[in-house]
Amino acid sequence: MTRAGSSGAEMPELDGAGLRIGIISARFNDHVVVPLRDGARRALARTGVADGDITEAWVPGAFELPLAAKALAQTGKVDAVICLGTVIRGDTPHFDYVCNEAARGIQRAQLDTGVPVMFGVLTVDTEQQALDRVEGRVMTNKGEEAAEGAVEMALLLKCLRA
Ligand code: INI
Repeated sequence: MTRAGSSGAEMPELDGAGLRIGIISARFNDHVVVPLRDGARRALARTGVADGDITEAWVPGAFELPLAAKALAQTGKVDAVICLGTVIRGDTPHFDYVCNEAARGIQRAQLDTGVPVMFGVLTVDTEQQALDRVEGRVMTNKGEEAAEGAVEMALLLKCLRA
């Protein structure tokens, strides 16, 4: 919640101790997704989420993320789910179908279940753009950002529902 003297727009301090977090990763382009997933785990550890409170699963591609995320959210055993994947534009319309359905499905999974589901899916034109988003030189690792978002949303929803 907004603290006195704060605009509410700053990143709140995140204390993830006691939170249970799911990570669903898409194997397609795993040379990018593994660093995304490692970044997510690093950020969770930094906020105090215990290793034993993290549930991980892998799916074939980004298209399959929503179903697995929804199934995990429905167990009631996680406070948030992080979806990770990488879709690189090729010469076919496949890119648009995969991106659109992953985004739509992930949004639907969180709205249907009430469990925050983070969209940690890179949708880029080139492999270099994908690597820039995980290597930590040009930009922050996007898996770390998704993990921080998961902790923030899990804490916010606990607060709103208390
Ligand atoms: N899945 C991805 O995660 N990234 C991609 O770049 C990709 N491309 O380019 O095709 C991709 N396709 C597979 C898709 O997600 C499904 O696994 C497949 O269509 C089976 O349902």
